[in-house]
Amino acid sequence: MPQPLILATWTYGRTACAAGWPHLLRQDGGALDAVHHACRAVEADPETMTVGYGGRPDAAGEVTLDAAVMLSPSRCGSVCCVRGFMHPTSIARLVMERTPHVMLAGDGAERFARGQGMEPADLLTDAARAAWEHWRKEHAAEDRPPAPKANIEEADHDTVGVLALDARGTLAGACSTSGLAFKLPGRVGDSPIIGHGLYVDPARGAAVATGHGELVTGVCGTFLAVERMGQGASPAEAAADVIRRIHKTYDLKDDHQVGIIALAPSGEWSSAAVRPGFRVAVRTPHRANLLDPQYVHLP
Ligand code: SD4
Repeated sequence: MPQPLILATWTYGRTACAAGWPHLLRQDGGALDAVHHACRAVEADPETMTVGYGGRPDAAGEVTLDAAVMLSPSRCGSVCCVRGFMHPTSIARLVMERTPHVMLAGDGAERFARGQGMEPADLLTDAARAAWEHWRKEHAAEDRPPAPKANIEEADHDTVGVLALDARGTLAGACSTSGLAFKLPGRVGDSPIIGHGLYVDPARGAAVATGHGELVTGVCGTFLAVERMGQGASPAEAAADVIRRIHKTYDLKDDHQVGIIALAPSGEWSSAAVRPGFRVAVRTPHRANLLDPQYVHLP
């Protein structure tokens, strides 16, 4: 019998783990409910300016959200560029459970959410609007938006990414984000793309990523981590391999960041990041901690 475990990205991962934990233990719950409710808790928090309600808008002042949910390659769902709904993770779960599709985008995802009875919400808080107005004053005249900062937690981006293993041995993952702050309208990152920001294969393991999505997408980061575990790598080796691949593939700037968590079907897990600043929250029957991952520096 595996020991139940839930892991989540960043310091607000503690909120996610606390919200998901009771669902992980319930007889009628399990790993999928745990990761879903973990993401919902962060999505509903207006203080978190990188996920859900209160998330920073795009360059046009609109909050657009991305999310994914995954149990296996044949059971996954995601949404991207969704406006006006607080819980994109819930929409992604409904895409998985009630449609033959994997991903719905923009208007179509919103129409689907309304059709499923989900309540629309105004996501732009006063704080997020003020941040956008400040950004607009400083940068509106520039052709290209400035690169988002990566080292400072919850600076201009961050994804809540959650992985869980329940006592029945079921693995599940979910992630949710408002993406890069003040991104070009229509920009979609790694988070809602299966195998980029999130991947789960019951036989091989699960992985979730955060950071600059463009750097994760080009190497299919979470698919790579899970594939490496399937080939026999430990979660620590698999996570470090992805970060090493990112180092080798891109000309990384000082403020580029990617963090990844890898979880094996046995419950063994690890994480790695390009540089300090990333944290992982973990909850087991014996502990609730916030940990620093390994940092993979290449010359
Ligand atoms: C994205 N990966 O949209 C997300 C944002 C993020 O830490 O996780 N930042 O690129």
